[in-house]
Amino acid sequence: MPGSNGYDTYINVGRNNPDNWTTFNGHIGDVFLYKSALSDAERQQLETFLETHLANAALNPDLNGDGDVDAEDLKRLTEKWLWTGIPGSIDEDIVIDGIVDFYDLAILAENWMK
Ligand SMILES: [Ca+2]
Ligand SMILES: [Ca+2]
Ligand SMILES: [Ca+2]
Repeated sequence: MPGSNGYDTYINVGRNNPDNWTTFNGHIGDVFLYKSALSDAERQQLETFLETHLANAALNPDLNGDGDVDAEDLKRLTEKWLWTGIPGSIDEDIVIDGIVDFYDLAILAENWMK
């Protein structure tokens, strides 16, 4: 973004009016703007890169760190259910998007008893 202060400029994702749709309430690390439409091949290449990159991010459903995923971890997650915060600030926010919700529960369930 132009300017020396990064906070002077911002991009809204989503909208608030007039139909009460909400804006994106989170943090975006990188935004790429392209001057022209990407070809299908370019888009697929980008998607593959992002999927690979995101797959490598640590999703750790073992919330109490005892080496398994079981009712103890589920209890911790439910205790923080729908908590929100800066992504990365809540251990129970397994899919690090700033809210403890079904996506986090899904990762826990996928890894149940593993
Ligand atoms: Ca555990
Ligand atoms: Ca355990
Ligand atoms: Ca989450």
